[in-house]
Amino acid sequence: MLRPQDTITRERRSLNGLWAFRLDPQRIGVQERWFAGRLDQAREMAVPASFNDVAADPAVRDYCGDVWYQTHARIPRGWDGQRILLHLESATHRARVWVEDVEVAQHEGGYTPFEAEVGLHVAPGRQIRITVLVDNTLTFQSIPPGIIEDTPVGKRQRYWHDFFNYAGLHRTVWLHSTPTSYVDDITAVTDLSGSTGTVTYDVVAHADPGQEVAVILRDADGQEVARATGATGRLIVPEVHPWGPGDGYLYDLEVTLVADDETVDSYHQSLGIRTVRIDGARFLINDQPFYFTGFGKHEDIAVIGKGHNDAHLVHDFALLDWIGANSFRTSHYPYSEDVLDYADRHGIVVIDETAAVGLNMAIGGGVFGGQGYQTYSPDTVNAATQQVHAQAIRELITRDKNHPSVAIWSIANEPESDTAGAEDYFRPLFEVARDADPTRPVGFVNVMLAPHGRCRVSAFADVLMLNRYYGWYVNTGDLAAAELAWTQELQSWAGDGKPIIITEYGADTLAGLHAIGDEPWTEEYQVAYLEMNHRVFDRIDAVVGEQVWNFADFATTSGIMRVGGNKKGVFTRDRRPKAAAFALRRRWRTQTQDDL
Ligand code: BDP
Repeated sequence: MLRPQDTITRERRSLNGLWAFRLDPQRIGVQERWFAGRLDQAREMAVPASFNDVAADPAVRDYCGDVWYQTHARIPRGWDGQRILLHLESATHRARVWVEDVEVAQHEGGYTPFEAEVGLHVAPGRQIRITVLVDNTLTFQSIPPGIIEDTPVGKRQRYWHDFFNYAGLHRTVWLHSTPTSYVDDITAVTDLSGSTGTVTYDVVAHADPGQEVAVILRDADGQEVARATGATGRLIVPEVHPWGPGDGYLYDLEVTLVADDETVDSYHQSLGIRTVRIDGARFLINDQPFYFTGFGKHEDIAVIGKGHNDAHLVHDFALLDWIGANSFRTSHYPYSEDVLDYADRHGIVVIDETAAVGLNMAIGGGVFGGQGYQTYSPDTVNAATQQVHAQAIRELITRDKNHPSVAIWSIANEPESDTAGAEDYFRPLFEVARDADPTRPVGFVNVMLAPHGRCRVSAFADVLMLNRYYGWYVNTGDLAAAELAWTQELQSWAGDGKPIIITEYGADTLAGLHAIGDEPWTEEYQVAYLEMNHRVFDRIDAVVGEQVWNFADFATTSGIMRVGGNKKGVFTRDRRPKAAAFALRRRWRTQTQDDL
């Protein structure tokens, strides 16, 4: 599946705007065929957006279950004779979709796209009704997992991850057309040797006899640099301009389906020519050692929650640039494709993560409620969960495999990883990731509860990604003790001979709170905490990256550990800098990659 595009053979129409919206707490909508007519008793809801905060209604904010979205759209007359599709970039966490009275799609997983051919049910020029049932329930068989607890006062959704369960239609919904013979998928793998680049491509096309695949590679000025015919092949690019950190140089691979010199279908795949490789404990991009600076982020904005917004996209990247960050992690789910396109164009390196977060009932139970469950068991996270997780990995890699910005696949955040159950659960999932993409390093993010020597999953990983909170959750307020303990633990990981990226270190900080001594929650403490961490990292050669938790304050479920959300942001939720932002800027903008 390719993302919808406007090309000489394809068209797309965004369905973003205000849709009709209705909660369905009794789950009667399917039975009552709410899709079969105009949605009754509906309010208006913005798409894209999380529905939770838009309505200013606690019943909507904390809602758990089925919600219905509906819109009407006209199929362009010019699409007569074309393949017509409805494409949803995300529906969180699962969806069923009807066009008119016909169910056309179902999808599990809240952060990857899906689409359905709808041509049989629509006529060009006519208006159609599109209805989407979105279910935000988390269960032990969803990624991320959760549980609905029956309490004396009703059902309550619990989950073991530290961000608010925003849901809805978070990204663009498209109607789009392709020719009936079409390019269906493109995989491009790039390599560099001296000043020569290569692009090895593989195209899946639904072609009629007599039609063939042809590709043309053009540089950023639109000049042709190579061409070939055939569904698979290799293009040689002399005097290549590689993609690299800080240099988002992109080529355009035009993939066409041709018959007798006529273009039947055309799709443009942007490409960055670069390599990613691990050499011992070094992380190499284009054979140069790379040191990650940046953040774990969230898609999290006031009012629209996890809804995609272009102004916020540009602003967040402007702040990344201002502070000197060269990378971020899509903690804790696949982000909008617009985010990755932007990272490609601006040379920002991405650790791309699945939504597998909170597979750890020991830690999450204590912090966020939902105690007393065993993580891996036939009744909790089990073989069925593993299948859903495997599918989430495949869908992430299928969607993002051609982004040069993506340097690492992270298949989970902080799962329980110190038990035999964890080993059995994760071993096959690493294989799933490597089968889907043999070219990029694969890892997962290790939690503090599974330190070196106890973690049974890190052996499967190409790169070690550690989240550590010395000086915050442990040695709170005692940075000297934290520094010693952290250095010792990190030294033991360094003995594994793999590159180490610190994917989380951070301290909750209330903007405007100050103190002279080491007082947690103050702006000064956040600075001192980060500086202590940096002293530790700078001692250990195997550390090849530091990503602070978090870029900005973000919304969480309510609980005694959180004050109006998680406050570990270096920026506030409305993107104002705390003192730590200036401290990081000094480190990241004034030091070179060699110093770090
Ligand atoms: C880690 C999680 C992250 C949390 C963070 C925290 O990976 O999602 O928000 O800690 O506690 O456990 O702030």
